[in-house]
Amino acid sequence: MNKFLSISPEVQQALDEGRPVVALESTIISHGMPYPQNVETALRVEQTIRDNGAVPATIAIIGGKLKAGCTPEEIEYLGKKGKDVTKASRRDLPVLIARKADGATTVTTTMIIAAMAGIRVFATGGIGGVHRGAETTMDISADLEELAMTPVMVICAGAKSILDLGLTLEYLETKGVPVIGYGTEELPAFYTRHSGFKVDYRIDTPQELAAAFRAKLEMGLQGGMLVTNPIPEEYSMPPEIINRAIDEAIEEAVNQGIRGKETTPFLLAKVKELTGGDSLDANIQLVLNNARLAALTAREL
Ligand code: PSU
Ligand code: MN
Repeated sequence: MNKFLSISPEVQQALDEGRPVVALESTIISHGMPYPQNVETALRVEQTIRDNGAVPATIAIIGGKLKAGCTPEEIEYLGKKGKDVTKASRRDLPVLIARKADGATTVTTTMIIAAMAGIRVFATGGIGGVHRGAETTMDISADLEELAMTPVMVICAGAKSILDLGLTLEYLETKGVPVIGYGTEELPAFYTRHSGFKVDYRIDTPQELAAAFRAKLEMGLQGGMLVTNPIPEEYSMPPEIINRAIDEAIEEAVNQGIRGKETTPFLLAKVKELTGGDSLDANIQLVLNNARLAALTAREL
């Protein structure tokens, strides 16, 4: 086992006994939502996974250890520190580990640590992708490269239209990442169920999600699989409202010269501010919905 990895006793026992485990990321806690809703949501997501018959493994870097499974105290610690915790992508791991520092894991680093621990299913809200204007900024999330490399199924609610969804799909196609719509042929756009873009395949059951991913693993094809699960209808937001907020947030980011790893957290916070609490409620509900599907799928795997 990797000497930097620290698996919690509960997660280790589940893995040893071949019981289902679902990985969860921590950047959504530190950078994706405000305190205390971030901590409340993280704990509710863990409970939802338990209620659906799997063991949650919240992933983070604490004191230079790659943690697979955090205690409620560790979740509270990360949630309270918020943006003071380093948002840790692949390139951040070496220095954070050497310094015995803390880090909140993005989709990328959650996939890396889940794979090290032998966890195959990961639930989150949204992934990073190709940003609008990437033709000149080259801002393309490391999440897409990780999906191309690391054997973990990522269950999300699609991508926010802070990204260029068309270019994000093109990139995933080039990298050989299957993009699945759960119960839909259309890529969901996080706050809304519709984007106008098609996914590669529609799958309607956790059984078939598991079968497709198992086939990928057994063939030895590298990389993950992206499952996009639309937000439940009753929580989805009116597209005009959310799109206006996103356009305004992007304009402000450009004006303020926001770049690099700050871009996504800046846009998320701005969209939330512009839509009042509504986008936060939607965000919480879609994560719970993804946790449920991830638990059911992990049971089938
Ligand atoms: N999108 C969301 N919520 C999030 C993120 C993205 O709707 O919390 C976070 C995830 O951790 C994701 C990261 O992996 O932002 C992507 O950041 P970047 O675009 O800098 O790669
Ligand atoms: Mn980026």
